[in-house]
Amino acid sequence: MKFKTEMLNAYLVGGSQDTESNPVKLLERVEIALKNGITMFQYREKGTGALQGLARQKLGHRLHNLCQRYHCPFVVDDDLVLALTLKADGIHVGQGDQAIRQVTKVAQQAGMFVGYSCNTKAEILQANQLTGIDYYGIGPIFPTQSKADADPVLGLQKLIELNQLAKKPIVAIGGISSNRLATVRQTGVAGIAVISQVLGSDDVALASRQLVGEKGLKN
Ligand code: TZP
Ligand code: MG
Repeated sequence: MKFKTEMLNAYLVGGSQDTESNPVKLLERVEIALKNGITMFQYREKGTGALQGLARQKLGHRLHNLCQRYHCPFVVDDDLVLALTLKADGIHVGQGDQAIRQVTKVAQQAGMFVGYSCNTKAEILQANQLTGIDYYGIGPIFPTQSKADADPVLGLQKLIELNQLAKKPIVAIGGISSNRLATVRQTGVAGIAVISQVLGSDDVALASRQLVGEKGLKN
């Protein structure tokens, strides 16, 4: 699928570990988020209790089907083989994941777009020199409970600086709760990615609409 910057606007990330290791609960919550206008979904099955092998593939398949029903791009985190198996629309990798040059090469052949996590000035400048990357993910902006091995918190000022250096659109991630959405938007980033703001909410529909924001009114 061809990447469009607007896809970053309301970017939901999640795996079964984010819904009490309950895959059905994940599917239910992702469907509510899709109904309420999220613009991208990333399957990120990672950390303690994450599914492996066939269970992981099956859940990914069901999530992809769900996304297709709502015309929402489906991205796989980190796992290039899974992304290819599921015929995902995109792949997202971090600095410590598979070699970015290999990922961009394979992704291009498969027609997948590529997201790349960059958290420092040096990483952004390096990524700016590469071809085949469509957007950068930057974070954690605030402290997060959803990623055990998260890098140090960047804060809003650093996000603004990194956004200015980046030659690709940026999606901000990490600790972005509902009450922080507006200030993150004000930095001028292309979009916001969340796990717990939506998947951990008592009202997934409302949280999704808050994430989508005013841009959702056009749809
Ligand atoms: N990468 C940096 S922070 C993070 C990831 C995957 C976790 C974001 O989760 P939350 O719940 O939105 O803080
Ligand atoms: Mg990763």
